[in-house]
Amino acid sequence: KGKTVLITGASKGIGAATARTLAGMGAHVVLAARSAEALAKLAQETGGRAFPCDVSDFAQVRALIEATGPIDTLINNAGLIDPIARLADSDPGAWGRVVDVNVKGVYHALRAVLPGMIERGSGTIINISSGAATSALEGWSHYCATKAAVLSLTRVADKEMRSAGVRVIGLSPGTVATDMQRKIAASGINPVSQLGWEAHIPPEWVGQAIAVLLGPKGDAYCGTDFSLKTEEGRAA
Ligand code: NJP
Repeated sequence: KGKTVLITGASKGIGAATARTLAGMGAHVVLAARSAEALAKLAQETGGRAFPCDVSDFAQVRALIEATGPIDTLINNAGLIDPIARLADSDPGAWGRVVDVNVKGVYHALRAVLPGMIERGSGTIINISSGAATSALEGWSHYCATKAAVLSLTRVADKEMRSAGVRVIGLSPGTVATDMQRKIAASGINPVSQLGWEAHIPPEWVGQAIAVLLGPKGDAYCGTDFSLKTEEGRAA
């Protein structure tokens, strides 16, 4: 309550649901993504502030932090999975773009908020990783590799920052009913859930899990690879 929370990838899916949950609990949400119109709508709904931004560009992320002022909590959520393709058919440019968003984007937001958090001696960062970080999923090489990098980055950041009063938590949300899963299903390659759309986790539940991790008893659950599982017990 009363904390300023920056959420990347807030224009839809898990990021938007998390913004609604946290704003409903009294947080001041700062919403970042590329889709300006969706962000403006959500800002109106949540009483938050919208900052259109491409997280793969450090200059844009740094400008955002300069404009917002102190950030107490960062939800490093922006991510991409498409285009889904087996390695032999993959396009090097598109593959690299996933690295730019999923790895560099997470690093950029961390890098931009950490000096302020260290100076104030407090802060919490949740990096959204995935069960894909520790799985070999055909057609998802860029996604598996980049989410493994997020897990690794989270572990190092947590180790470096704990003594400065900054917690860095990794969260793997399971199979969540968002556009990302729609794209996976449409690709026809390796759709995660055989049980259908209704078995996917609603994005609102991920928002609630994030609220628990940020809450007073959050430390009991925190770690650098905290996972939510689908009904199938198979992480996404
Ligand atoms: O995905 P989706 P989710 N700069 O596609 C934004 C992870 N995850 O909510 O820029 C800034 O609905 C994009 O905004 P826009 C997943 O890997 C998911 O499911 O306007 N923002 C949108 O707001 C990801 O890290 C599942 O297009 C950029 C958001 O990212 C996170 O959860 C399972 C951007 C994507 O919304 C949210 O995914 C799992 C950029 N360059 C992990 N590029 C799952 N859904 O099952 C994209 O384990 N965005």
